[in-house]
Order: sequence, then C-alpha cells, then structure tokens
Amino acid sequence: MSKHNHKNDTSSGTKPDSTYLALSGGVGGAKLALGLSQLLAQRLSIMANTSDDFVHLGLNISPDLDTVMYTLADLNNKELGWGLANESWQFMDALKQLNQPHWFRLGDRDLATHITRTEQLKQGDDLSQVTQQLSDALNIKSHLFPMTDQVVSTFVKLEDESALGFQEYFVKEQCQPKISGYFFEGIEKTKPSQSFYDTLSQPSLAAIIICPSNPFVSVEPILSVPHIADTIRQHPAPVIAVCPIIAGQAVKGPTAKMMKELNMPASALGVAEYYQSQYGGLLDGFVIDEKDHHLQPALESMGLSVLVVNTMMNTLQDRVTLADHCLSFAARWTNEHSSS
Ligand code: FO1
Repeated sequence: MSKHNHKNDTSSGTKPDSTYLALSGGVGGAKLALGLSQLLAQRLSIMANTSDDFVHLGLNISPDLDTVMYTLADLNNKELGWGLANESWQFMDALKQLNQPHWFRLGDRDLATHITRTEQLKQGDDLSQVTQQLSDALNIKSHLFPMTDQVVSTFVKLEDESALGFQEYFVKEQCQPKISGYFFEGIEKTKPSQSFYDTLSQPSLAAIIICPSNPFVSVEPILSVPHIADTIRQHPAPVIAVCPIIAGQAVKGPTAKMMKELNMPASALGVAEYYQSQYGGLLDGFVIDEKDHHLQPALESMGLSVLVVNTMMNTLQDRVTLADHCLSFAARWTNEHSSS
C-alpha cells in the first residue's frame, strides 16, 4: 500500500471525524454517493462532473449535479434514473404542440430547478453557489459541488471525424453512433472549484473515492480540469475506484460500448489499466464485483489493492453496504500504518 496517513481508527475502520471526497457522474455514481451520504452525512463531499451540462431552450441544465442532488434528497425518479419522482410532462406536451425540439425531456417539477439555476447564474452567482443553494433547499447534508465553475462541454467524435454534443449523442441518438474519440471543449481554461481545494486541505480527509461512473465521459472530465488529477495524486489519502463494469457489461449506459469502440478491453482490467496509465498510477485501491473475482490476481500484479464484493446496487441497502465496504477498504491504509 503506497499511501499512509491516519492513526487511531475505530473498530469499524473509520475515525468518527474522518472526511471523504467522492467523484461522481450521474446515475451509477449517485447510487454510491447516496450510500456514502447515508453513512457520512456532513463528512462527505461530492464533486460532480459538469461537462454534460448544456443550455437547452435557454435553460442551464446540469444533469449530473441534479441526478446526485435528487438522489441524495430521495426525490429522484427511480424508473427513469434521472429527473424527479412524481413528475408530470405538461410542459413537454405543450412544447410538442408548438413543434419545438422535444428530444430532451424536462419534467414540470424538474423545470423549477433549471429555471432557478438559470436565473441565479444570470444574477451573477457561480455554479458552486447555485448548487449549494439548491442542495440547502432540499436539505442535503453532504456537500455537493461542481468540478469547476467554468463552462466545459463534452463532444464525442464520430467515425467521419464530425463532433456531436454529448446530450445529442446520449439522449437524441441513444448512444447508437460509433465513436472514435471524445473531447471536453473549454477544459483547458477551467480551474477547480474552490470547494475542491477546501476539501483536499482538510487534514481529516481519509480517502478519495471514484464512484462507478463512466470513466471516459464522467470521471475523465473531472480529472482533466487542470490541477485536479495532480493534486489528488499528490495527496496522502488513498484513491479508490469502484469499477463500473461487471462481467464485461456496464450496469447502465454506454461505458462497455465505448470501451470496445475505443479499442480497450471492456472489463474491470480495462478500466483499471485506463486509470493507471492515463493518470500515472492514480489508484491505490480498486473495487470489483464478485463476478469478476478471477481478475483479482491480474489487478494485483498492476500494484493495486483489490476488494471483491457485490457492486450491483439495486436497493438502498446495497448502496449503503457497498459504501461501508469502500470505507473499510480505505481504512486498510490507515490500519497498516497504525500497526506498522
Ligand atoms: N436522459 C435521457 O435519457 N432522456 C432525457 O430526456 C433526459 C432528460 C434530462 C433532463 C434533465 C436532467 O437533469 C437529465 C436528463 N437526462 C435525460 C439524463 C442525462 O442526460 C444523462 O443521464 C446524463 O447526462 C449522463 O450522465
């Protein structure tokens, strides 16, 4: 184990005052973020991807921030995986009648979030401030913040070298086009949000957990904000990623399809190799599903500590259990230090 810091752990493995940072995209990430939030409340900070954000019908939409926010507030739409529960769609029906674009569905209740965000941004607040205000209004105890306050937009590159905006690819085209790459327009001009530095400077920070989100279009934008990957790598807290691929398949979304199209093995091994090669050995620990237990030796030979558990998060209990496993796993670095 390469990173060592805290002493005096409790028997459950975590110190009562330890704090944690989770990096999250949308649906898969939000599930683990919820489990962590149930265990940690104010001791958890969540930095969400914002490069899926776009302006649609004049509204500033932040899908991943909203998915995490609604999930933590237990207001999320469990059937759709995005948006709010108990939603109605009269706005969309009226929009259709006016022959306006209706491929991206904004529910009537969800509209309140986008209108509030758009208005507050117009009045001069930054995205971090708006996110804090929305989270407070929804009584979210954990600290949710965007990776950056500047605008950045994901595009996928198609085989003919043309570029397609992420939501057009994901929602309008249902991830059908074959991709040859992707890029984050404007990323080089961004800087990490202040909350990132505040979280990393807490002496109590015990682990950084990369949630099981799409490594390429959810986690990579976060790690591509200048200084974020370097700052995390240099921090003494262990970095643990939960693999979004189980037995060669993504639980939801295009991760496995993208990996094949980008000529990577669609497996836990492919995900770990990607994180380690792209970010100079960023990970200390890697959490894989029981179905992939046979990959443990190969992952260990890459220098990773590996935890094999159930990573399918169907129920709230699954989310809390996986979160608990991740925290105990992170405490191994501490415990090794205390006993050595
Ligand atoms: N995903 C869809 O598949 N179809 C939609 O119409 C849709 C609308 C939508 C509205 C607000 C919002 O916050 C998210 C929405 N999403 C929709 C989800 C979102 O596009 C993706 O899940 C993420 O960008 C990928 O993480």
